Amino acid sequence: MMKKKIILIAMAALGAACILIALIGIATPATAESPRERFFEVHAKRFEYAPDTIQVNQGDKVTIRLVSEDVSHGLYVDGYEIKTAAHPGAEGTLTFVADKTGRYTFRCTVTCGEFHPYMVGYLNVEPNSRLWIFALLIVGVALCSAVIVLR
Ligand SMILES: [Cu+2]
Repeated sequence: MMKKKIILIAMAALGAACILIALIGIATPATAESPRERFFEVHAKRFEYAPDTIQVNQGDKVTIRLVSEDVSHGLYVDGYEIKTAAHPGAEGTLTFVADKTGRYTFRCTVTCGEFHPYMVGYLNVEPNSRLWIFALLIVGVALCSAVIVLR
């Protein structure tokens, strides 16, 4: 009987904590996890990109400016099927919404020399963790409520 009461109090406390955390989360203004505009300047030269890895969050509006430091180069993002090209003195620009999570390879589309096939970089699109935290909190609150009501 005593044990049941302790479990009940623990569940109620857990439920209250879940609700409190959810309220704090809702009240908190947009953070770095919210979709936002991201800008990257990628410098291309035989046979590399700098930076060669672009890290964004799901939902971000991403703009990549491609600048060539020697000959003509391209940038094609696998999975997103989008591309741009840069020529000496003429930049290329690419804007898209990173709506798919995962690691995508981007590669040069202009044959620029012997190691052209190895000219690659990576686009990492992280899932929107804030969304998942909220989803988990809602499930937590629902479970706590169910336990309290159904005991
Ligand atoms: Cu190339």
